[in-house]
Amino acid sequence: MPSPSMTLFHSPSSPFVRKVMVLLHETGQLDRVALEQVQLSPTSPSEAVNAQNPAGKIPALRLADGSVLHDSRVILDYLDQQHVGDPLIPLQGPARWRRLSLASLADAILDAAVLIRYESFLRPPDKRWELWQEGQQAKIERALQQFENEAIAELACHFDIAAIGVACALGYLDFRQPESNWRQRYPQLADWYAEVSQRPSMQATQPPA
Ligand code: GSF
Repeated sequence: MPSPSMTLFHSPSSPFVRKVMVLLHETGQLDRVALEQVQLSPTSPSEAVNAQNPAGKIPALRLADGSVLHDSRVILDYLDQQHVGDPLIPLQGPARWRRLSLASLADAILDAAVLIRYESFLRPPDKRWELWQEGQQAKIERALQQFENEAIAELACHFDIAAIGVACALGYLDFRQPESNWRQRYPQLADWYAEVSQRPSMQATQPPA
């Protein structure tokens, strides 16, 4: 087997990294990427990551020629062009913009949930701002509502860029907001997630217990 030609800056708890890993599984490219484990947060950055991505965030993907791709959307787009199977991001037409917009809404859930995590875990209790946190949670709920009411059939029809994003977002809510009970409020999403979370790509990339 050839040695991996790319390096992914990785943490098993990062939902953005998980999207990349799921795509690698789904497209049969796992053996092309070596994982470099990093631990980081806005208050304890990783020098190794900063040197590759000035934003100090993962995922970042170093290619064989030494160039570095970020963020997760760019990496997914790149990796989807490196395999011979059906693309997970439609190449053109209305489907492309629709699926990318659904994926972007899933990322918005992740952005808000990660900010809530930082607020509740990193920020000293006397500096926390409840209204701000509620505003972030409201973004999550509006997005979930839209997936439940308007996009469930679209998610169910193809495990592509949009579905990967939503599945990783729901997985992250289970991981960081286990008390949130989202399944009760969004039962169709819950049924869909129960099914897709059985996929080998989702099973192999679960966040740490
Ligand atoms: C977000 C990546 C991100 O927030 C993307 O890749 O799509 N828009 C970017 N990564 C977090 C880790 S995580 O919770 O997935 C990160 O690297 N945080 C470090 C920091 O300094 O914000």
